[in-house]
Amino acid sequence: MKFVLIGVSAFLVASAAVVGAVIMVMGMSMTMGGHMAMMGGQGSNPDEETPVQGVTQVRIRDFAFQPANIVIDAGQTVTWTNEDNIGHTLTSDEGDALDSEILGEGESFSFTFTQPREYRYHCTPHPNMQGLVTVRAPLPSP
Ligand SMILES: [Cu+2]
Repeated sequence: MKFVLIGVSAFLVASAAVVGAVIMVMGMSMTMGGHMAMMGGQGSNPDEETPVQGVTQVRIRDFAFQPANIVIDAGQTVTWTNEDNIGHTLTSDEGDALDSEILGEGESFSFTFTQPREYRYHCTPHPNMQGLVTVRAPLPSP
């Protein structure tokens, strides 16, 4: 009888440990999921940023284009580099001027802008990552 009781209580302890571990894992994945959703929700919005001139290197970092709003001259090349360990793209909002593959960590994408106009773009997997390149017409030669 005593042996059976020990067996039962050992079983109960083991069950409690398993249930506890399952709850812990569920809690962790929920926390991480929430964290990822929060990070993914950060994004970037060029309309909330002051346009930056003289920058042709854009970092893709923390689910944002940094800076997200740049002004360049026609003929200049802009390079984006993904510093996240998650894939991102550069995709034109309209048209297909910018149409990168998914960039992995450390990968870059370059584009030479020849037409003076606004190029709005986003990341296909994370549409809240948005950016803008404004291309100015070349100055008339003196
Ligand atoms: Cu992305």
